Amino acid sequence: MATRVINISNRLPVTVGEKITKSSGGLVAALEGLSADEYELTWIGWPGAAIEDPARQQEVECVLSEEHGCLPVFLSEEEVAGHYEGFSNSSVWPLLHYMPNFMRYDPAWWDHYHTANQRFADKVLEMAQPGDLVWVHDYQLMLMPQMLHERMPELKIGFFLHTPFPSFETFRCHPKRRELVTGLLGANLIGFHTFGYMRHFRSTVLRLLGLESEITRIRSDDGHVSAMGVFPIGINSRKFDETLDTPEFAQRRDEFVQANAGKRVVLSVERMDYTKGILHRLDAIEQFLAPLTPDERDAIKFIFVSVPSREEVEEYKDLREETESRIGRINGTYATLNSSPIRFIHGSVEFTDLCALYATADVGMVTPLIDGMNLVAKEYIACQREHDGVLILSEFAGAAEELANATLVNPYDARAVAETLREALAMPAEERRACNEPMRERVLKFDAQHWARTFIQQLATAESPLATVAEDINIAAGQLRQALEIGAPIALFLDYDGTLREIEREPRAAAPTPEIRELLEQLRVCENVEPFIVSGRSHQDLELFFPEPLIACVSEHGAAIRRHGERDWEQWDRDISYAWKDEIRELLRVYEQATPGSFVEEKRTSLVWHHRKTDPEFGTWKAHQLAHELGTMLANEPVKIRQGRKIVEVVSSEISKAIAIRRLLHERDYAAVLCAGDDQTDESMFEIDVPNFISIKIGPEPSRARFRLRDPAAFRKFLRGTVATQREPVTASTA
Ligand code: GDG
Repeated sequence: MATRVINISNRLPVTVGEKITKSSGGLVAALEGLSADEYELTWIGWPGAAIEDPARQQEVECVLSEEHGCLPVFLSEEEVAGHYEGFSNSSVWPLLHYMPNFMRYDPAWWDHYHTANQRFADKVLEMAQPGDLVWVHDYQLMLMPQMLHERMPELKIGFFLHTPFPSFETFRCHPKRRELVTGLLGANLIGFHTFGYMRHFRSTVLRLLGLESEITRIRSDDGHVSAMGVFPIGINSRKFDETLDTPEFAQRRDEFVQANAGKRVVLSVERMDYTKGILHRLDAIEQFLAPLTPDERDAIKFIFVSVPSREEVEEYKDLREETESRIGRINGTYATLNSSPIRFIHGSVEFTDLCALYATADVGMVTPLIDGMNLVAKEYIACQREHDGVLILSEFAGAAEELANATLVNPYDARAVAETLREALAMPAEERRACNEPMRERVLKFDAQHWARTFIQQLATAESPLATVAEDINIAAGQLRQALEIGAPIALFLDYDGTLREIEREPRAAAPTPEIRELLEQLRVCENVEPFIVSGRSHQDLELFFPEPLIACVSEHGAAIRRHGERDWEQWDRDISYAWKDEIRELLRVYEQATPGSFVEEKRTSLVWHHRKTDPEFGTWKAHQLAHELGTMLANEPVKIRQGRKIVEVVSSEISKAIAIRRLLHERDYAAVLCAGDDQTDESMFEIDVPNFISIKIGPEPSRARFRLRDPAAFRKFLRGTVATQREPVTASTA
C-alpha cells in the first residue's frame, strides 16, 4: 500500500482567480519525483487569495481537492498581513539572512503567525492517520511541527528550512526565538541545505534551551528525538534538459544570439530581494564599466531579470526604487549613442526564454549577500550544454558548497567582483568547459526529485517515538504482585533524585514531599517488602531528608549504609584508599578557575567538577579536555572517570550501587528484586543478574533497564498501585 505523504507549504502550487491555474515551482517538480506507487500525496497550503465567502471557500476546496490533490487553508487579509508579510517576511526572514537591521516586529504579528500555524496544523489533523509522513516547509510554518507532535505523536513529521539558519548571535535577536526553535523540535526530521546551517541550529538549541545534541540528533526533555540532516535542494533537471531539446528553445536561443551579436552578455536572475545583493552588484558593475572606452561599453550587455516580490513590505518597495534609480544613473552615465549597459526587466520571463537566456549568456552573475541555496546558479549550469558560460557565484550562497568549480566571489568586495568579471570574460573555452562539465553532471544527477526522495526516505525511517519504549510495565507489576501473593520477600532498591523525587535546580531543595513521605511509609509497613534508598548523596544529606531511621539508606553510591531502625552509619569503604584525590583536587581547581561558572564539589568517595552554570559550549569543551587529561593521569589508579549531566566525576572504582546491592543480596534471599533509577550511575544496578529481577529506568534516555517509566510521578504511581496496596500481611490463604 502506498505511504501517505502530507506536504505543507505556505503557498499551494495553484493560483486561484476566476479560474484555478496550476503553478510549477521547484517544489512541485520535486514532489512529482516521488513515485505514485510508493507515495500518495496531498498538498496543504494557502491558495494565494483571501477568500472569505463561505460558499466560495467550499467551491474552491472542492475543485482543489478533487482536481489538484490540494487542501486549502483559508486566511483573511488581516491574517495574511500579520502572518506572512509581518511576522514571516519582516521579522523572521531578515534574521535568518543575517540582517537584523531589516527586522521589524509587532507583537500583533505573533498572534497571527500562531493562529495561521494552528490553522495549517488543524487542516493536517483533519485527515492525518498514524504512520502518515507529514512534510512541513519553511520559515512561515516553524510552529507546526510541535503543534502536530503534541496532538498526534504517532505522525512522522519532517521540516525543511529553505533559507539559511544563522548563528545564534543573530537568531537570538528575535523576540520569539524560543518559541520558534521549540516549534521545530516537534519534528522527527529537520532538514537544511548545508552542514553550516545545521551546526548553527544545534548551537542555538543548546544556548536557548540548554539541550545538548549529537551531530545529527537532538533529544528533547520529554525524550522526543529530532534527527537532523543535510539535504541540498536540486533543480528540475529533466524539465531543463527536455526544454533544451525543443524547437521553441532553439528558435529563442538563435534570436537572442542575433540580437546580441557582437556583445558579451552578463545575466542575473532573481526575486527582487535585498538578500540577493542587487545593489552591491550594481556597485561592482559600475567599477567594471568606469575604465571602459565607449566601444568596449558597446560590446557588453547586462541583463537583469528581477521578479517582483513581497511588494507590500516596506523594505522591498525601497529596494525597487533604489535599484531603479541606480540603474537609471549607471545607464545615464555609461550609455553610448548605440547602447546602454543594463537592460532591467522588473517582471518574470517565460520558461523557454529563461532557458535561452541561461544558455546564451557569457556570464551568469549570481551574487547574493546570503542565500539558502540559490537555484538560479544550478539552472544556469544545467543550461551550459554547448556554450560554456562562466558562473560567477557568491561564496555566501548555499550552492557554493556544491558548485566548487564556479568562480566564487565575495559580493561585498565590489572591486574584486569587477576584476573577477573581467577575468571571466577572458577565460579560454577549454577552461570554461573543464569547470562546467563536472558541475553540470552533478546538477543534473542530484536534482529536485532526488532531494525529495532522500528526505522522504529518511523521514520514513526516522526514529519512531515508540522505539524508546521498553517492555510493558504491567509485566513488572505482575512479577511483584505474584511474589507478594505467595508471601515471599521482595527488595526495592530505589534511587532518590530523579527517581522518587523530581530533580530541583538546588539539590538541597529536593526534600521529600508529604506525598513521598506517605508512600515510603506505606512501603515500610508492607509485610515482606524491604525498601532501600540507594543514593549518590552524602550521608549527611540523607540524614537531613530522613532524620528518622524508618527506611534503610545507602549513601554515596554504596560507601555507607544506615539500616532500618538503626541510627549509626556502617562505613563500607574503610579499606578503600582515596590517596588519588590530592592530585586530582588541584587539577580540578585549575579548571574551576579557567572556566567561569564552574565549581568543584568534594564527596567522600569522589571529586566532581560541575559545569552546569558555564557557557554551554565552552563548558562542554572544557569537560572533554578535563576528561582526557584525567584519563592519562589516572590510568593506573582504581578510579572511574564519568562525564555525566554537566559534570566530570572521578570516583573510586571499588564503589558502585551494584556492588552495594550485591552485598545486601548476599545477606538475605528475596523472591523478587526491583532496582529503579534515572541516571547513568544507576545503570550499574540494571546489570545485576538474579532471578525475578525488575529494572526500571525513569526518564527518556537510553538505558539497559527492561522497563521504563516517564518520570518520578509515574514511578510513585506504579509503586502505589503494586506494592503499596498490600497493607495487610498477605498469606497464600487470603490471596
Ligand atoms: C528560496 C531560497 C532556495 C526566477 N525568475 C524567473 C524564474 N525564476 C525562478 C528560478 C528559480 C526560482 O525562481 C528562484 O529560486 P532561488 O533558489 O534562486 O531563490 P528563492 O526564490 O529565494 O528561493 C533559496 C530556494 O528557496 C529553494 O529551497 O534555493 O535560497 O531563498 O527556480 O528559475 N522562473 C521563470 N521566469 C523568471 O523570470 N520562469
